[in-house]
Formats: sequence, structure tokens, C-alpha cells
Amino acid sequence: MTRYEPLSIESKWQSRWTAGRHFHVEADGKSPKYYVLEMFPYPSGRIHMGHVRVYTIGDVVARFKRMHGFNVLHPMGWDAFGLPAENAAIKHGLHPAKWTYENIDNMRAQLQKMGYSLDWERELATCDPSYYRWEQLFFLKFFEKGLVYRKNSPQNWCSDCHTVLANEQVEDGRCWRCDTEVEQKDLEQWFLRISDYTEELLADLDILSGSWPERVLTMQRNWIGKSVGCEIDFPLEDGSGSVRVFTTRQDTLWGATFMSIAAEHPLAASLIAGKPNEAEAKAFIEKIKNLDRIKRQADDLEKEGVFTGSYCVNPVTGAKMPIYLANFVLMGYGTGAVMAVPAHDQRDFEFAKKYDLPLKVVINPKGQSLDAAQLAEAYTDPGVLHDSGAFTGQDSNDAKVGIADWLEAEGKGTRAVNYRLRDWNISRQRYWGAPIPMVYCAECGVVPVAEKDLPVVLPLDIQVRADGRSPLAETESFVNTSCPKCGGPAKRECDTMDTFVESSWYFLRYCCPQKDDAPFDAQAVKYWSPVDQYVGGIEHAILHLLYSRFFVKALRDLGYIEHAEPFAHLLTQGMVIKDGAKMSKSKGNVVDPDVMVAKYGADTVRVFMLFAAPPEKDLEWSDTGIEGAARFLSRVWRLVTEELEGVIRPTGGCLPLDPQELSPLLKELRRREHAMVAKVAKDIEGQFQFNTAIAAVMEMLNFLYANVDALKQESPQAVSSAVNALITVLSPMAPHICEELWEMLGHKKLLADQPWPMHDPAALVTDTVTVVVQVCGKLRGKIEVAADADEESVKAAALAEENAVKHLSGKTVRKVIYVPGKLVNIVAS
Ligand code: ANZ
Ligand code: ZN
Repeated sequence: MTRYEPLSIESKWQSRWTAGRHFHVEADGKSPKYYVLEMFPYPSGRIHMGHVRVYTIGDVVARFKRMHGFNVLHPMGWDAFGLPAENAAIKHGLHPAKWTYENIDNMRAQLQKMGYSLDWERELATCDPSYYRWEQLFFLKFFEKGLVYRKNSPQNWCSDCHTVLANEQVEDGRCWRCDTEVEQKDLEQWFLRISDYTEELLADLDILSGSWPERVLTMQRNWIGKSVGCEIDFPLEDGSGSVRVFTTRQDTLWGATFMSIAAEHPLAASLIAGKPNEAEAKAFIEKIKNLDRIKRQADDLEKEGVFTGSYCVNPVTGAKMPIYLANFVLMGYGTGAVMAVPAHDQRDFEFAKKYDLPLKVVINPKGQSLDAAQLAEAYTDPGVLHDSGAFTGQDSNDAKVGIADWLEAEGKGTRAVNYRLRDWNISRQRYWGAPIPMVYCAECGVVPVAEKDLPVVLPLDIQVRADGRSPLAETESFVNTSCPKCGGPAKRECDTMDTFVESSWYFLRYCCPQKDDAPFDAQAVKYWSPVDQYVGGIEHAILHLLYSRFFVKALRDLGYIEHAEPFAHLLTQGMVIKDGAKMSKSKGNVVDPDVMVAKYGADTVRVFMLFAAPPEKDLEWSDTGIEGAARFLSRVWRLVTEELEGVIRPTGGCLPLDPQELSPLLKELRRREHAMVAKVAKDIEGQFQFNTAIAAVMEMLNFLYANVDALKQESPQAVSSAVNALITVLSPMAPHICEELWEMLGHKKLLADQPWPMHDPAALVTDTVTVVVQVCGKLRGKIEVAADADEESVKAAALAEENAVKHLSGKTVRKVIYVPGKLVNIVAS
């Protein structure tokens, strides 16, 4: 017997796999392809347990699919631009590039120690000019197509990160990265016109339904936020024009009693001019303009407003409506003006109560009649329209269509759709990112860099600044250039691109990472795309997953690729926690993968991660859990090398043994073997239930231990089949130990190349028993049924028994009695 020494076994197999370029793949026409990908890591310095979990999950899928005959693409690379590199550079005086590439080297070595079946020949780092040059090309193509534009507007500013943030990167008013409260700042920025794709991004979510977690689909739908309604004009009382509102509730139009507009509304100045409270209104406008957009949208915002001094007229009731400036109305959504219906909208209700404005009920619950004076809150549900002209008496929901038709026919309004989704601000005021390929010329204005001059290389000979400002603007050799149009002196854009741009297309580049005359090899991308299975954290439900979907659609429209959706299936794995909390340095509950691998070996860490929780659930780190995984693998080792030493032969699993010739014990062994193979496959395939898959292997192991002496004596052949099957199906989870045992058993070919064992469904049937069939107490026949067959199916079989049928003819069955495993008595008359 040899001792189980995971570390030497693991390094041995890792070198063999690498030397044999074992997981390197090429696009071929021979076998079906399968592309499995986990979200690529940011090279922060070290691998953490969250990485280990996600890459282990992906690796099991990759190995499993390979065993099922797929040509599996499973690549790895580095999301290598970004702020932490600069912060580390400031702190430790290291250049961001040096810091990044050293981290990559360390983390690559760590990942390799885990035994992941990755095609390392496709490795890429997004901070490499050979990568980002194509991104700069896309930027130029987007610009040509009008998918890129520049505008000055209030933007989310993180003073700590010293850069703007996209809307998707602001969470509850705070920076997604550093948690600093986000401010608003007017800036000239570059935007990607994701809004051109809103409808398609929304519609295609339906195609992904069933293949992506419903939760993610819902989050994306809400983020896109489609609202269907009407725009309606409210004439100003003095006849000088009108105010247009956007509403999703045209059914409440007869109940609009005042108007609320945004402080930034273009009519605000003229509406207050010369009015008694002009000064107060001006002060309010200034105050609100400085209030954050995010706070203004918050539900718990204290509703505040000021009367402008002007009135408009409800276009259907003719009622005179005071116009208020209100802090919760935003410019930039709808028209920046809201018809206030205090009886049926809670915000308007609170506002009306505060400023003593009239309420008018226009929707009643069925069979009731509300009294405006008695309302304690707005009645927001649908109901029966009241006091609403020709629409009175109709169901309020149903009437929306008729009201929209009527408004259009009368020229009072039009149907309108609004979206929450805003264009993607990709300008970042930071150094460590891909330069935006634009120049500013005094003569020609904003001019794109010529394609032949790409890449615009990020200069490495800079000094990072302690205040976090980008050093690019001060790097003369970078800034000063000539205009691509007129040749005169010009200055480069000094902002870099949001790193989410890099992660929006890396999965396409993996198909042909070395191609240097174009971003993609069309054939390769076509062969491998889309990613069949994507695995990553739920925190990217909107951000990265929405941007990637947009990018793929935009690249399709530029003719680079043919498909419309990047990721056919998505699995979002849970967090790794300890003591009930996410692992973090500040909480002091970090478990270092390197330490665990050194102590137990990678296979044990992998098995623990897979066994401790289903993949979507959070996984609680537990020392007893990892001990348990270690014990399990040692038992597998000991069974093969000690208990059954010399008994097992290098036959494949699931031998076609003739069940008729097997003893009851061997029959049971065979049934269990086939059941294990079937269960592990079913649990992994599509369901990712690795924990129950491992449990099935454990059960088999226990059975083998419990019967080891008898089995040895009875049939080395049957035992060999079972043990070979066990090692084979365990190998995607614990590849090294299984490969080693496989070799020890005398196999000449690598286990990684083995096909998945075929199981025989017939072998899964438990033994049969003979059941006597009686008709009115008299023996009429016998049936063979499975020992575990349920009562209903046995009764049905008895009623169909040939001789019983004969004796039942002309009679009516009154009762069927079943004595389990023995007899069925049919009472008939
Ligand atoms: C009248 C009304 C009556 C409304 C009612 C609601 C309920 P979503 O679903 O988010 O699109 N609204 C329109 N533009 C706004 C803006 N710029 N700032 C703040 N609120 C605005 O919401 C659409 C509703 O939000 C619109 O429908 C409008 O109020 C308000 F019983 O119009 B409603
Ligand atoms: Zn920040």
C-alpha cells in the first residue's frame, strides 16, 4: 500500500496535462463544441475562496462535457485594467503595470495548482495593447455608426476613486467599489448609446428565460424599466403655451388637480417671472438643483414644493390647476412634468395634504364609492371609473386603451413609452485603462484617431500621482499629437475607458486570442459562440451581463459576429462565507486557498467546495467539512490501494455482465454501480447538483467497504467494474487522485480522455417478485413485478392478467385488495 500524498500526485498530473497540451482545443468540425466560461478574475494579487468556488464549478462542467464527447473550450484570462492597480501603485510605489503582471503570475500559479482543465494557450490580459487595440477599433466603428457620442451633463462622481461612475455602478447612492457617497458633477463625457438597443435587450430576456436565473432576468427588466403610457398637453391658463406630461395612468386624467414640474424644467423661469413668490421659487430651484438625483428618487424623500404662481388647465375637465415646483420630479425622465392625481397616487396625496390642494376621486373600488375628504391614503388600485366623461363606469385598466385612442383622436395627447435605462458613460478620469482613441484639434474639433494608427498605447513611463488624478494630461509625449484630419497640432483625449468595456467582449476574443490582423477570426467565433455555460457572481446581474449583451448586439450589427446573445446559460454561484459573513480582511475571517491546498491538496478543497452547498447557495466554510472531504478521498484511496489491492483489473466501468449469472450480492452491486453513474450524470448535467452527485459516490463507497470480503471472493470482475466506474465519475470533481488511481489500476490512457461510462437502465430495476392473482379468493394467475413497484401499478398489472381477465368477463369489479409482495385479490360480482 502507498500513502495518499495529494501534493506530489497533484503536481505530477498537472505537469502531465500541461506537457500533453491536454486541454488545448482547436475549432474543428468533428465533434460538437461546448464553451464553458467563468467570469475572469481581476488580478488583485491572490486567489480567494470565491475564485476557487466559481472555477471549480466551471471545471467540473468542462471535464464532464469533455467525457461526453464535446470539444470543450475552457479558457482563462485577466480583467487587468482598473483602479486597484493605481491605488497599490500609490501606496507601494510600484508601477501599475508591474503590480498587475506580477499579480497575474502569482494567481496563474495558484490556479494551476487547483488542477483546472484550462486552455492556457488562450490566456489574455486586457491591459495588453494586443487586446485593447481592438476595443479602440470598436470605439471608432461605434463612433462612425453614431453609437458613441460626447455630451456635457451632470454625472455620478466618486471623490474617493476620483472618477465618474456609470449609473449601473452606483448602488443606493454609493460607489459600487469603495462605498463613498456619490456626488453630481457636470462633465463632458463619452457615452455608448446602449439606449438604441433597449427594446431588443428587453425582448431577448424572454429567450433567456429558463436558461438564466429568473432573478437576474427580473433585475435586468427592472433596470431597463419600460413604462407604457401617454404624453398629454395641459394648456397654460394665460394661453402662452402648454405643459406636456408623461403618465402611465391616463385613466386618472379626470382626477388631475394640480401640476408638478422639475426645478430644471425649461418653463420654470417664465412660470415664476413676476409672480409674488418669485424669490422663494428661485431659492427652491437652486436648492433642488444641488440635490442629488439619487436622493430625489428615493421613496422616503420628504416631499417638498413651491407654487410657481402660474396655472394650467386640465384638458378634459377644464379645471384650473396650480403649477408647483416639486423636489421629486426629475428632468430627464418623461417630460419633467407630472399631472398630479392626489386621490390615486401616494406621492401626490402627500404633497396635496401638505399644501392643501384639492383631491378628486375618479376610480372607485367595485361596488363602493370613495369620499375624497375621508381618504387616509391614495387609492392606487384599479377599479371603476367615476366622473370621467364618456369613460365613466368602465374598468380603469381596460379604459387605458380607449382613453389613449381618444386623446390621440382629439389631438390632446399621444401614446408614449419611457425607459429607465440611460446611455453608458464610459469615460474614466483614471490612468490605468484603455485610452479613448480621440483627439481634439483647434481647427477640426473632435477627430477620431485613424484606424491605421491604432493602438493608442497607454504610456508606461509615467509617475502616478498621489492625489489620484490621471498623470496622462501631464504626459506631454502622450497628449501632444497631430490632427488625423488637418495634420495640425492636436491634443489627445486623456480619459480612459471604463474597464467594463474590456469585459464586454473578452469571451469573443478567447475564440482567437492570437489573431493580430483583426479582432476576430469569424470562423472560430462562429464555431465557439455563444458561451454555452457562463458561471459568475450575482453582483454582475445588471452591470457586466447587461453591457455584454449590448456589446454582442452592437458587434453583430457592425458585421463582426452573427449571434445576438453572449451567454446561452447562466449559473450564478453563491458566496463563500465564514461565521455567517462574507470573507474579508476587515472581519478577519479569511481562509486562504493556498494554505488549504498545502494542507489537504487541491482535490480535497474542490470536493469540499462542491459538497458543502448547492452552487447557487452561499457556502459556509467549515473545518469539519474540509476534514470530511479529506477523509472521503483517503477512503477512496485506501479502498483501491489496500482493501482491494490486486483484485481490481483495468476494465472500464459498467461491464455488460449477465445479470442472470450473478449472485444476489453481485446483482445488487451492479444495480448500485449503474445507479451511481446515472445519478452523477443527471445531477451534474444542467442541474449542477454536485453535492448530491458526490453523495452518490459516497454511498457506493460505503457499500463496497461493507461488503469488501464477500465481493473479493465472489467476482473480481464485478468489483473491478464498480471501482473503475466510481473513479471515473468522481474524476471531474477530484481529477488528480482519480487519475493516479486509474494509472495504478493499469490503465494506459489518461482518465481525462475517458468517455463517461454508459449505464444500462435495465440494471437499475430492482429484483422482481411473484405476486399471486386471485379472483374472488380463487387462484387465477401469477404476475412478475418489481420489488419496489407501487400498489397502483401492481393492481393494474393484476387486473390485466390474462386468465384473471377471462374470469372477470361479465362481472363488475367491486374491490381490489393488495397484500404487498404476495397477492392481489379481485372482488367482483
Ligand atoms: C399621473 C399618475 C397618476 C401617475 C397615478 C401615477 C399614478 P414609471 O412607472 O416609473 O414610468 N412621472 C412621470 N415623469 C416623472 C418625472 N420626471 N419625475 C417623477 N415622476 C414622474 O412612472 C410613471 C409615473 O411617474 C407617471 O404617471 C407620473 O405620474 C410619474 F395615479 O402620472 B403618473
Ligand atoms: Zn469610489
